[in-house]
Amino acid sequence: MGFKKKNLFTVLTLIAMPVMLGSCVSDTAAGTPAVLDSEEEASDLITIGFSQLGAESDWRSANTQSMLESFTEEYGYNMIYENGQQKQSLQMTALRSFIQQDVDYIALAPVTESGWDGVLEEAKEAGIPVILVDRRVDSDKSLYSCWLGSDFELESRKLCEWLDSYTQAKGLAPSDLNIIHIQGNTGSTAQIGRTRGLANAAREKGWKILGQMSADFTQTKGREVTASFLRRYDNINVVYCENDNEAIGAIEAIEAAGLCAGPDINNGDILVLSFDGTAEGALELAREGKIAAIAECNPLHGPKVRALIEELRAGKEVSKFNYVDERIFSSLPEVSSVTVDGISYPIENIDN
Ligand code: GYE
Repeated sequence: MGFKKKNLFTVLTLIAMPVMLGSCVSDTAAGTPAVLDSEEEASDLITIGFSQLGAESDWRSANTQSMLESFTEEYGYNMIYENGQQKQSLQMTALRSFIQQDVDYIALAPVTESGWDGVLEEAKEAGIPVILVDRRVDSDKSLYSCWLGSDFELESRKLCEWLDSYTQAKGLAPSDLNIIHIQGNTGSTAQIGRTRGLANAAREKGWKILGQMSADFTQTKGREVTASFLRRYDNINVVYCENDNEAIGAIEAIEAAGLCAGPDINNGDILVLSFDGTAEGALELAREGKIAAIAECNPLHGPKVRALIEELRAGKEVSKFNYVDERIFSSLPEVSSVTVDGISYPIENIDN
């Protein structure tokens, strides 16, 4: 991977920084503010091309905002942001335009995992490091510098343990659970991990999954898909949604059908489960018990991605896979912790 001239310039600038800062202060004190020549200023900035996959959910909006706020001129960056509108082809076009513009780094939040080899090879040939954000690619690890995001399967395993403990506390047998599964967009890392977690738990514990369908992480489709399942089955008592927006849509469909989304599963309520804890209103719904539990997914990746890029700029080795820590939220008192792989995770009581 080529070492770009600007990186060398940046390293030298960083070394010279204390001296430069000192001189700025004294200039200002003397009444002559140091004004940088604008060309000099522009060449100082590190350019990041950020290909975001879309704007499908509140989580995504928070993630985009965190990235935009973390790569401003104030921090020494110029960010070129492109919205892929859920289309891999648009994301590839964005990456190719970043390569053409000879950006210093590329941040890629890929919509799905497969099909990235060619364009990542092009970036590598151009000497531009790629940092994956949120979701992953299934390409060879040598084609990107590192990845930062969540352990989606772990999120799911924690949520399934919560469901197991909660339903046991309510006196239900595993065979009493009739689950519908509303998936995220097919082939995305978040969907793959959250689906695998549920599928394994259902098999191990003996739960029934009545049906499974993608709602692309959106509220509208979450409502439509849930409504169609409610027309088809009259014994649904758990709706497992792969994000908040789908859960909000599912609750709308449940209530529109004259049913109740709530914790009282042995009195006819339908338990709704969700991921993220980001959407406006999702935590409030959990406080009311309409969402029974949420596996947190933290979208605030910007400062962490910036820290990784700063380490790369300083020539340091960074870990290939960087995970963010996450919690489980619920307002229901029956379950106070869950254990996965021998590790106990306390439930964050959102009434507090
Ligand atoms: O959970 C969902 C979003 O990839 C973690 O994508 C992300 C998921 C997030 O649309 O709300």
